[in-house]
Amino acid sequence: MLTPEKKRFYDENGFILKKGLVPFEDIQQIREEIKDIHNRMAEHPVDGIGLSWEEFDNPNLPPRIKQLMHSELISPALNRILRSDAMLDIIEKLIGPDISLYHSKLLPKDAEDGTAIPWHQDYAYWNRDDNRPLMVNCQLAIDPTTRENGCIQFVPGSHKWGLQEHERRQQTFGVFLKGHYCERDDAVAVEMAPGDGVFFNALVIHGSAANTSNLPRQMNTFAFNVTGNGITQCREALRGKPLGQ
Ligand SMILES: O=C(O)CCC(=O)C(=O)O
Repeated sequence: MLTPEKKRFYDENGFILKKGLVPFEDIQQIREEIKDIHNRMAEHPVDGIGLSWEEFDNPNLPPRIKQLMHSELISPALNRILRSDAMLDIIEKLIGPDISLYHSKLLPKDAEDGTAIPWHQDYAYWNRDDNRPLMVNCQLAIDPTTRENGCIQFVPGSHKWGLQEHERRQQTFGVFLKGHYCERDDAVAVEMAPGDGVFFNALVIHGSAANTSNLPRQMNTFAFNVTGNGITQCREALRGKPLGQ
């Protein structure tokens, strides 16, 4: 559950870390289900998923997934977790009882090759007349995440600044703030153990450095919306009123 103190932290900073959100057995199951994911998806992509690949200067590097959209279709454990009470009770505290799934995406930032995620606000992608910035993400750690392997970083309180101007480029994570990714003095790095989850606001500025370590940094982000907000983009109602009402 989210204590009133943690909710206050979230309201103030735009994110909150929940240790031990998911039991280790579930993390082990996810790891089994996403084993060798890069090669498997390069050879046999699954219907319904969306793949974006790392763009390397060196053409000899093997294909590496930057993000795999709709990861619940390749991992029954992720599909179970996104609809679990452990997850939805916290989401309910943050956005209320009518909860829809917007997306679930895997971010398997690979050892040594995983590139940076430029600074951005997710609402820069989601800004539409019928979609107010009510959405909440939960990023789940599948591996230990550290500064060395490119853990997520947030600019505390930046969700109160409104939507900032983003630049656009036709590539993965193609919408970003000026400067792409570079160290920021006002950012805090959130290091996590497997099973920890960090919940964050649609407007909080976040990004992450490249993975310069020899360990992968596999994470999964679940994005939830208030049912009826941006209705055409939601996949499924998980709690409260059904889609279309
Ligand atoms: O993987 C990361 O470090 C950041 C992911 C992210 O920015 C996002 O899912 O919006």
